[in-house]
Amino acid sequence: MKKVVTIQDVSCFGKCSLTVALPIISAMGIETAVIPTAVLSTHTGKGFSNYTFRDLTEDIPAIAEHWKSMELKFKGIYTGYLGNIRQVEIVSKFFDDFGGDDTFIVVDPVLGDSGQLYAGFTNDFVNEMKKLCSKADYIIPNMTEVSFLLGIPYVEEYDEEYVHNVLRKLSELGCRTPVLTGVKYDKEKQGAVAYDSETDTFCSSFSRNIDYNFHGTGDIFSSVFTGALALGKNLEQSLDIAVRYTYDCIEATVPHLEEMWYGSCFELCLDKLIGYTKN
Ligand code: PXL
Repeated sequence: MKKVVTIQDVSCFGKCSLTVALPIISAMGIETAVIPTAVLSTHTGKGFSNYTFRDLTEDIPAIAEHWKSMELKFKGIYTGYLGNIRQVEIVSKFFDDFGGDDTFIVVDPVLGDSGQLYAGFTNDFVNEMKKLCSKADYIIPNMTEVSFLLGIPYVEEYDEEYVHNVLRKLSELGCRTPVLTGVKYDKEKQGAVAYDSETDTFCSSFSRNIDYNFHGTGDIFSSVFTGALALGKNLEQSLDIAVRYTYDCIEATVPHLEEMWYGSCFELCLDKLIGYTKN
């Protein structure tokens, strides 16, 4: 079976990171190995406070060593929320050990949302994340993360030229294909734009905009994108599937607004995702 390994936290309640990536990538027919980086009682985003945080940083090298002794190989490595600088350094070493020509690397540089860093993140952490991005084939930031990665102001209004410039600058961090999520040129549509720096081409995918900001949609997007790449879909197809399914999840959550801080109701449309992988 094609195998992907995803490295991120377990937020025990509040759907994001591993509790999203594992079911989604598995539903796409890809074996999904996991390295949990921390166990939190909830995610750290809006709606939750006083959460617990058990740091599993020191478990990661031991897991990697064991896997090296088994000569495990992965089609893809996908990282999401990482809790501290040391974790990012260890993950960077994991890329050295398990990366290679036959393994793509996706880094979702989870840093923040709505112009703000998530709780506990500092400028030093952002700098370390920048270094990790330089080792990735694909990075998947939102506009907030772009502003921190590039040290530019966070903007909510922009045009295509701005987005293309930003994507070119992101590729200068060293990553071949940056993918910007949550792109809205107007109120009607929302989607993602990618830049393949090797061929100097852009591609994008949009769906109807539903004006709610649900927690964890970035993790849904990145998980589907990773699963689609692992299935052998090209950049444009992977972007399309990720945009369509993320839209489906947002649409499915609107009737359950009381749950919006817990994450999207992605479970209700996994059947659609499985359909998208077959085309
Ligand atoms: O969805 C990103 C994410 C993942 N993991 C944790 C988080 C967040 C965002 O707030 O707090 C623990």
